[in-house]
Amino acid sequence: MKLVTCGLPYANGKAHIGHLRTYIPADVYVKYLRMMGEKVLFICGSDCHGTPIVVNAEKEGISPRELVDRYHEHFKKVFASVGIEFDYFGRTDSEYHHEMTKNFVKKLIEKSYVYSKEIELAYCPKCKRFLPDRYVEGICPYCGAVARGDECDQGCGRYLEPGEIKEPRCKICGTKAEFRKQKHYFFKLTAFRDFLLEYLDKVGGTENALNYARKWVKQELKDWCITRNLEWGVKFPGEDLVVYVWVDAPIGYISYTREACKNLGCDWEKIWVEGVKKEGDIKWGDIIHFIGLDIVYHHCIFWPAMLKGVEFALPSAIVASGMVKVEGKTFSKTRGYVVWVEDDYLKSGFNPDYLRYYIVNYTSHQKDLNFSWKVFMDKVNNELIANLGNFIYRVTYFAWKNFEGDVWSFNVKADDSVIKAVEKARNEIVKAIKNWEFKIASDAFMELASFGNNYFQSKEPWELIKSDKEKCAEVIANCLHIVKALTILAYPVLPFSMKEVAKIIGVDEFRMNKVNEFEKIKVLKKPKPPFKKVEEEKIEEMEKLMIDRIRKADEKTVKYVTIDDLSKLDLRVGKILRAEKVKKSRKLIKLEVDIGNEVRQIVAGIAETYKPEELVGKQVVVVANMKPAKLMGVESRGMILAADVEGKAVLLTPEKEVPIGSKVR
Ligand code: B3M
Ligand code: ZN
Repeated sequence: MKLVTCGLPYANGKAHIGHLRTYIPADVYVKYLRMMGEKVLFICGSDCHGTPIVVNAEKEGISPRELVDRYHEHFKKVFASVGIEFDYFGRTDSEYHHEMTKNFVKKLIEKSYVYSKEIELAYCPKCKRFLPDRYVEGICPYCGAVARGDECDQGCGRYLEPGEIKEPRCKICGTKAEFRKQKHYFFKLTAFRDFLLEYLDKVGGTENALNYARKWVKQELKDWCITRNLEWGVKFPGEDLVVYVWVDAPIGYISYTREACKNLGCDWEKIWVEGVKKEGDIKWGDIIHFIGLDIVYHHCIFWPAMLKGVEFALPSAIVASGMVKVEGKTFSKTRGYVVWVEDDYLKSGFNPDYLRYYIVNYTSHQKDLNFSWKVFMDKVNNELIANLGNFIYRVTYFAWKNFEGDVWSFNVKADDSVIKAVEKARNEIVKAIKNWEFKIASDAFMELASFGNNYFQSKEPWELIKSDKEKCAEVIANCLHIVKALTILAYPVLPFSMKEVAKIIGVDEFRMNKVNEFEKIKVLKKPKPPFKKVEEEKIEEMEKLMIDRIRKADEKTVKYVTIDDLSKLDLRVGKILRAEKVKKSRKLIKLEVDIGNEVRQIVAGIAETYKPEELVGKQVVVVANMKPAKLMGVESRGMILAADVEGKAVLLTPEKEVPIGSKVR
């Protein structure tokens, strides 16, 4: 039995298109494997612990459990609505998962892979508490980007240990954090260095994930703090601490497998403990993890070491999807670049298959995917409908209208070129799926549809029906062979639509080894076009929604000022009397400016755009109550206003000459 898993979504918000980037290809993969006759268990579930949950619950003023209840059901429903069929969708706040995690951690302790140590942790003096993970924000010590306590989410993507982050602040109240000592527990990750290097050398999956992981193991492996100061989570034995969410979350893969096996009658220990083969130091499982590129560290480093620590079987492949952009911009909920699966997509009545096709076919699984509504419309109307849908509909409709759906009373035989084209598509798909190349697989059935369209066009059955009905029947029989092949080959990507087509042509099973069989396919009922066009107005509506959302998000981050704030500035029109370059400075010019009641010395960074001599006589706007400062040792009492044009200053001057000292309002 092969096990396929997807990263466990945090049950702390709604499902968006970024989630589907991992889950849809995984589901496509599983559907293809099953069509090839493989026994596969496909599991996932909510990640219910950790600060991602606690912080959001606190924001909403509800308990973590209430938050999890809400979003767990949401994810379950959304995944089913887009055709993702998990055998089990569990939750880590369940009894069975806590038990599994405790046993796992106990085993690591027994094997002496866990030790305690006193460490310095970020502590908020105002909130009077320690600040684990997302409770703290600061600067990544590796790349200097703004980072969360446990992850450099906007910079280099590294995992950060407690205490590592620079300039920590409390995320809740903004207070500068202090450091306080406390005893915590560590996993001896450094003991697994050689093992990890060997493992990462041999494990399957996508190179994007593995390359990062290899580099990290070589450069900077550290022991790993596995406890946190939180109430919510799996209790660490004998302490008033919980285990870090990244300890218990991957163990969820195991506890969900066990639950799934209870229902389906398989054996979780065969999968996770026995494994399928031994190779040197590695006991391999037949386990494939689909994850996002942002959780590579945890899946390629922590997780294999944990499994090795308890002598469990190891994942055979780690498949990481590239990240998602929305309308060309990095995906961001707070900035409004987000597409909600339920509210935006499903509630608008779009066929889930369209989104599945987009995600699988837009680009290679490892690359960044850009979601744009215009491209979405284009892919549906000009690819799915104009090519695949068109072929299926014109053939089935022709057969229905001219032969009442049955061409088999004529003496017809298979056309070699058709048989070959079908075989080619099937072989390409089988190969592509084994290499996690979902785009290549979906391109292959689209190419077969193009072949079908050309075949139909070149044989002109609408002429043959008048002159040679038998020949016409043969053409249609061959076209129906292609339709059947397409129905099966496209099913994993387009399950909802292909199930409908299957009913029309009497295909009752989606199996790969039926694809090549030249069967007596009939059209059993009046065909309908498999896809509905996406209307331009609808797309404009969706785009407008997005623009509004981005604007609203912008407004939230704007810092408004009042008239009172503005009146603090003493702005006046002055006239430049003298100007000279500040010695040894590339940018600075020293000015003498008449502001009506006095002449001020002002230093301005405008030497890259102006020569001193061009400045004399110009009227400029001066901030007259600027706090005096020294620039390169020269005193400056005031500031002159300029437009910033790609880093170069362009002075603001009144539209016509005005009395010197005029107030600016
Ligand atoms: N919940 C992280 C995430 O959603 C985390 C995955 C856990 S997989 C074991 O990005
Ligand atoms: Zn970083």
